Amino acid sequence: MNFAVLTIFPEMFESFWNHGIVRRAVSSDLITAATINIRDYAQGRHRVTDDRPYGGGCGMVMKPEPLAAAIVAARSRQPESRVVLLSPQGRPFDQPTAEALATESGLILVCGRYEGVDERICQDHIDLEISIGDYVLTGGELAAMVVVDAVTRLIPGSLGGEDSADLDSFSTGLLEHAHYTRPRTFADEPVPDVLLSGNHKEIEDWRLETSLIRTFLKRQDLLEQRPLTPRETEILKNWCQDLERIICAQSEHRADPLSGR
Ligand code: 9D3
Repeated sequence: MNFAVLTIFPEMFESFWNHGIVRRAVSSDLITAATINIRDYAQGRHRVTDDRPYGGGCGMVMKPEPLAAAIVAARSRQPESRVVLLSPQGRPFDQPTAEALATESGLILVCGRYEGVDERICQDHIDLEISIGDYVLTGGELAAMVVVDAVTRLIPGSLGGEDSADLDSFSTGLLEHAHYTRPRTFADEPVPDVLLSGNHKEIEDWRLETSLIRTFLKRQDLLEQRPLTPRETEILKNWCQDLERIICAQSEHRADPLSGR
């Protein structure tokens, strides 16, 4: 995968390309990382990249000429790549979009600044617009990093041997089970016994159960969207039955006038 990022703040990416999984993917030639400074394609002594909006209004707009020249230069280096504009108006980024982008041979990521980019850039040069969520950023750079990060870890070989992208919570449709490491007791909280039992079947069952319950408590929307396996249905039904038993026992307590409740 060839990534090229077009930005007026190339320094923001220096540390990003040089840490963690992304850095390792660069070192092992799984990805290439290029940062292109849009200002290098701007004309004049001041190399201006923004201008006032036609029709008035506050804020500035990214000038089309430097951006178009930068995109053309990036495309000539990686002609097969899709051109992605990071924009608040884009399609909401999610795991299926990351998976689709991971099958591309390259991505040219265009980071907007100011109030936005000239509309003619969007029409003529952009294949896809992506937003990373419904909140307001000051520019597309952090969004580009989010996309590169999510896509890179899906490239086969980018994660270490044990890590696997297909066990991810968003690919299984459930939130992950709880994680514990040493020490055995921390802040008066012991690690659940089952994890120390060495019984792999019981551990798997416990993890699936906690996954389902955590998803139910924190993200009901994920559970509603997702078909349940017979095993998962059984686990949830058992929880329902346990809860019903507790609730019924409660009403018996209340019915007792001597219980004091
Ligand atoms: C006052 C007008 N603003 C509407 C809220 C326009 C505006 C333009 C440009 C707001 C933010 C930005 C900068 N944001 C991005 O470039 C951006 C972004 C975002 O703000 N949220 C989520 N995803 C993205 S991707 C790029």
